[in-house]
Amino acid sequence: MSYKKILTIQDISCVGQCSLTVALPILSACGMETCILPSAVLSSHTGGFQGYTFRDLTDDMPAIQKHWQSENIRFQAIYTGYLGSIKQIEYVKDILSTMGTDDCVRIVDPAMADNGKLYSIFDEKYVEAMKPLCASADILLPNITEACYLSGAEYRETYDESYITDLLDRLAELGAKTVVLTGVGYTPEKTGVVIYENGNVSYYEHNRIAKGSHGTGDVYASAFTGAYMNGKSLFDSAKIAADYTVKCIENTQGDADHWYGVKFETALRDLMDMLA
Ligand code: PXL
Repeated sequence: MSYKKILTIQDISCVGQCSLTVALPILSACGMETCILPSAVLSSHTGGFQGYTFRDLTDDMPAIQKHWQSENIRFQAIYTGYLGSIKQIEYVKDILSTMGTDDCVRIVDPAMADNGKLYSIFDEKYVEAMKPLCASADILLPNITEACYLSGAEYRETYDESYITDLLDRLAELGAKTVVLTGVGYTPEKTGVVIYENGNVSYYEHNRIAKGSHGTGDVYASAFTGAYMNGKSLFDSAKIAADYTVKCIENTQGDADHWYGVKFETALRDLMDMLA
């Protein structure tokens, strides 16, 4: 296994199995030295818990970046997720353009929406601010809802291949070079991921277990990043991340008390086997 230093920028939701509490263990299991830059600290994620706390860490970012620069620290990949404010998106854009090694891979998950809706703290201004960040990514990892917000396309629950091709064309127009679009299913039993690279489109289809499990976008993006940085191809990384996410959902299914996330820890061994 190759050993790489990667930086992931997203929030710490203390409870709820998403963002950094998912990315850090998954990337570590994938054999990466994982450095973190917390975008905010919340008592829980915002998807179903009531009365959560939110401490925005935007103002800490420039000093952290400056310290890393003074120590000559560089990252072979930078992977961003849920960010805390519009001002922060600007800082993150600068980190993406200055803190990478020459061969750095920049992966952006525009974690801001799902099931046709923006997450609770975000608005249209935030979406506008996300567009240039997404355009600067080497690999963009949106779900269909995020792709619609970014591209101005109408959100649909059911669609055909031409709708998806149009979405990908719009994202390419925005400046996204390579896109892995998640949650694309053409039948009620199946879902999958569409991989778009230099105008070529491929599709990996798998069983649809449950609709909209919490935190699965973060599980997917972390496993994708781990697989890709292990030298897997774009398609294989998208497939490994999908198979791992499905396993996490299967291992959580049937436990009604576990509505807030997936038991991703129970399938880390499977992920490591897939990378071997
Ligand atoms: O999983 C995405 C996510 C990350 N971080 C926070 C969230 C959510 C989704 O709701 O609320 C704080």
